[in-house]
Amino acid sequence: MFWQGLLLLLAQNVVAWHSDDDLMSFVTLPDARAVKFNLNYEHRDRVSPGYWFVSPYLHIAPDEATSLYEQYQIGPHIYDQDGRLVWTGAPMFDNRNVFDFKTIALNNETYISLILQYNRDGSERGYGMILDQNYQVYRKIPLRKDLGVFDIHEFNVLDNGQSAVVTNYLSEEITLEAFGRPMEKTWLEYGGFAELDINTADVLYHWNSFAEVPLVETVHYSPSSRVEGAPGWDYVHINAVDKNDNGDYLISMRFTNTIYLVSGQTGTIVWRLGGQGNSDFAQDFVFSKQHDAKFVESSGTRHVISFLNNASDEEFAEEETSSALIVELETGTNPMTARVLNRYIRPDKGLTRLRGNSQLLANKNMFVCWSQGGYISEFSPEGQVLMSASFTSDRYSNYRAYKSEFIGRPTTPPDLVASVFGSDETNLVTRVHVSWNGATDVAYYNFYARASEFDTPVFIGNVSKYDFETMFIASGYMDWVSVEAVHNDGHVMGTSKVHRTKVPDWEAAGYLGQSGLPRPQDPSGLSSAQGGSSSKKLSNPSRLSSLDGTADAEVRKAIQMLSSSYTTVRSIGGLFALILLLAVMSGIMASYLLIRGWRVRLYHRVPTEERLSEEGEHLRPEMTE
Ligand SMILES: *[C@@H]1O[C@H](CO)[C@@H](O)[C@H](O)[C@H]1NC(C)=O
Ligand SMILES: *[C@@H]1O[C@H](CO)[C@@H](O)[C@H](O)[C@H]1NC(C)=O
Ligand SMILES: CC(=O)N[C@H]1CO[C@H](CO)[C@@H](O)[C@@H]1O
Repeated sequence: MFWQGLLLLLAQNVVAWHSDDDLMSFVTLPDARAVKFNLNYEHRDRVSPGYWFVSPYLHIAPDEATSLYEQYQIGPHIYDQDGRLVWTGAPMFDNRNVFDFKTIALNNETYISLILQYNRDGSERGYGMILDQNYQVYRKIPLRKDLGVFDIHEFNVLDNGQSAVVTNYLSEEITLEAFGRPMEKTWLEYGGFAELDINTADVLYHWNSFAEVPLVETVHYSPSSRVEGAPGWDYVHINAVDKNDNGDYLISMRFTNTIYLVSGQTGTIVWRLGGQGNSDFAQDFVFSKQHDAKFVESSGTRHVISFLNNASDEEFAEEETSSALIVELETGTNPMTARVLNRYIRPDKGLTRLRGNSQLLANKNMFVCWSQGGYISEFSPEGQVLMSASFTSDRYSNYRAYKSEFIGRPTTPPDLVASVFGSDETNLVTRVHVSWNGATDVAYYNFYARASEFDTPVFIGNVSKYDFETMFIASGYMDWVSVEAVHNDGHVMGTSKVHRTKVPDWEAAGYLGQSGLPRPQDPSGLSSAQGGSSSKKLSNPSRLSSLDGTADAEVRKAIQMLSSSYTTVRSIGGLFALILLLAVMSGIMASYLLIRGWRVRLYHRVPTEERLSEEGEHLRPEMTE
């Protein structure tokens, strides 16, 4: 019994640990987690430049408000092409669902747009939001009350940021005459769209399906379907809207398997591109349950559109596979024609049952989100798979994903956490973690320490940014630590506040120093004692591997230990790991140092050829990430 119980306990813990393993964690942002990606590059050299814009969610409907502590993990996130986090907007949006998160052009500048979902109790009806490159809210656009809540499918900013088209849903009670049941009534949820003024939120145009799309077009209900109360039959399920220069609207309705062009002049349907037999076009393809229909080009009688097709087709009949399509429509001929220009097949040959999108990139590559599990792919113009990635977790989904270049300049300072470790006064090291949520082009960080609060900062080293969070290790007990984030071109982009270094419970950690508990060192004093060379002359991180035999191998081992424990912290996360790390580190260090009688030479000088002798090089962490 006891053993069984223990096993069960262990198993449960393993499960709990495991289920946490799909999220990154950070020393500097302990409240934030971020979903991890698995990546697979087939042709790294051919993918287009840019960041991934994704917004993971756990449940498509808003979650019930909870008073339980929850780490920030859903909402808008920017990743680089290595799956490293660049920005988490989860804290900014308080873990609420966000959709259609992407960059847009507004007054010829790059902005971010997204949909903040309505909340569960209905106190907030959702917004289309525009953020500037500082992640500050530039516009928060509500939908006029009589048009319902702000729908999560589409927030499509047009015309260099003048207006946006959005989808909407409204309900009405109708009689079922169209289905030959004039005596019966049902609630019907119809699909519509609105064009909104970005600056005033005024409704510039509104259209709904009720007058234009008869009930019989739905493939989701039949003449014998049961009547429903509000909100009722979702008979068209509108899921995308776009507009061309002629002022006409392209809409996609998933439950009619049809893409429509709606006249901006009269609101009537100009043509139907049907997936299954109701098409106004002679076409060489079928589709169904499509998403994200967008104009690629549109002028005169020639239109090129892209969309995501859930289903299989006649060309690949044996493969029930979703694909993104680019099709060309010619409306000047009789009959009008539609033909496939490009097809991009889901690399795992699977089916995207719900949601997803496709985005034609500037270099004509195609970027597709297959939705479930955050699955994304990039294709060459010929349809060759260049890259695919998905969340390591199947707990999270993502409706649409986009790729684009972006320069993010947060207004908050870089975050920093410094801690000191050691078993006696000869082997103290200060470990600094730094991150700067949303900063896109930091090349490296410069670290500073002070002898006391009011002393001048002394440069103690620099290290290239290698991940969302970057670690730096300085020899000795450094305090009043701060960091500068530096751009490639050398200019300082931002400076952190001055942080005190966290100290362990020295006695509990087994500190063996002879002269009382450790005290912060004077960084300038130390470096001048070592020969007076300016402490500003620190080394180049790329020279890490050039450490020669004169550098203590033991120092490197210690740094490696720290780095690998750091990796552990990142993967298992949480307070527990930190405590574990502290305990394990002091334990390991104490016994290791005792056994080996190891001594660190503080600020050991490493001679390099072209450079002046440089301090502290051996103290930079190995880049194990
Ligand atoms: C955007 O750029 C175009 C082309 O350079 C220019 O004609 C237009 O006036 C600009 N618009 C705004 C709002 O700055
Ligand atoms: C920091 O590192 C860069 C290169 O990585 C190097 O050029 C520079 O001299 C270092 N120190 C300072 C103070 O910028
Ligand atoms: C998984 C899924 O929804 N598949 C649908 C894709 O479209 C075809 C054709 O309409 C449907 O038959 C499938 O059910």
